[in-house]
Amino acid sequence: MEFQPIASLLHESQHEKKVRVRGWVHRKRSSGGVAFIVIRDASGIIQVAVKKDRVSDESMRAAEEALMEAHVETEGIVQKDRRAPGGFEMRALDFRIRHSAKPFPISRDKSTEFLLDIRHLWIRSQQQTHVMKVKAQMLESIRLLFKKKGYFETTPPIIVSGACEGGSTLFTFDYFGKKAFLSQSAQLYLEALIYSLEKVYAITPSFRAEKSRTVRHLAEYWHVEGEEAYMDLDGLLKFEEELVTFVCHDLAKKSSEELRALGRDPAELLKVKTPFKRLRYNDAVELLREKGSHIKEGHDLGAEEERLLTEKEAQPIFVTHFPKKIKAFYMSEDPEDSKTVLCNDCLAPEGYGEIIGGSQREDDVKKLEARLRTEGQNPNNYEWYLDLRRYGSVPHSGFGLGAERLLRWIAKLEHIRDTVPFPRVINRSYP
Ligand code: NSS
Repeated sequence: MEFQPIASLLHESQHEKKVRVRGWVHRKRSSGGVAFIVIRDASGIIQVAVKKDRVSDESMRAAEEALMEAHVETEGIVQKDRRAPGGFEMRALDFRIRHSAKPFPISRDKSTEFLLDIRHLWIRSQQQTHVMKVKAQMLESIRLLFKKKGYFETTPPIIVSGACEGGSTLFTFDYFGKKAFLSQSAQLYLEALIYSLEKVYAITPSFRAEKSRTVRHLAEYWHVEGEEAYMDLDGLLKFEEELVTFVCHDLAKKSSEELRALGRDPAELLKVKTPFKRLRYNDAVELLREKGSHIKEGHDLGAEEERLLTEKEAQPIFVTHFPKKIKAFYMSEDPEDSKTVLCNDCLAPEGYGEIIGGSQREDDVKKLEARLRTEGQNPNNYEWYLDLRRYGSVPHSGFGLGAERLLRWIAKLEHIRDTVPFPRVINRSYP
């Protein structure tokens, strides 16, 4: 008999059917000649009742000896049972340990640091499993929207020779005797690709040597970036809000069970709709002051300011037109005010804050060179990028979405490290 996925057994149609299942011992308790063993596979969990008078002595012994996380196989009859988790139980006819387990080191009282040290085992937990399933669906939904919009998926490099987002968060390493960096963003390469493909995106790891510990910074994260020829800031905002809305709705439909288990009501995601509120930087500063913030004019928004702006919101908002001097060299100057740039941050509601950074790109080579120098960069290292403005340049815009930032909000998670199986944060690259 074939092994069946556990989730396929949790249906009326399976009542009294004889089935075969394999998986890991998730939980276990025994009472009066019955072992209740909850078995887990990738699709779900089911309680298996192994009863002395229904199985061989050998099966009973195996059920008694099986420790948490042992790998087991069992055959039995599915029974509707309201007392069982998920409403169904399997009454075992046979039970075997295929691979035993040592006493499992994880129990309820363990510290966060311990759980991070033992992450390779902790990722088997239900919470982590739900998050990873939602993340897989989220990436699929993102790709679906790009496809609908006619974008090509591309594969920009991870080893790069220049900074995109300033020198302070660059990871440097030795590349055959020369200095190279781990990519902070694929943007500059995506910009090069629009001249043949016009609409491109990439989902790549990005690296930031973030020196501080926060609940929203990783040293390695997955970056969803899009770039489109002929697009201006207004078109960019429309694309971003459509992407976020589409992903929220698609997840509410396709990952509702996992979301509910994580504490996110899918109905809240279905309420997200376009257009998002748009706020210019200057107006955001004014609003922040009304809310009691002491933010100085011309300073960037930090986590606290973003929290103040979004904690009462039910869906994301945009902040646009930031001062030029606090933003990256590649952002287009606002033709109506040379002190500001045509850019946006998209902030997730409920206090979560920035999930996307985007902008219309600067087309003028001279301005780009000057801005690079102001940033302390040598324009010679960006010759190839400057070339893009020398050969048939067109207006274009793009954005970068932090996959883990989006997921943290959607799955209502306290800490960004729980959006990745093996988080890379300051002082941690193990396991
Ligand atoms: O620095 S960004 O704001 N913008 C860029 O990198 C642009 N070059 C992207 C582009 O236009 N193609 O980063 C973009 C997003 C930001 O909004 C966050 O959601 C996320 O990347 N981000 C991070 N996520 C997790 N951890 C860290 N450290 C992090 N830094 C940025």
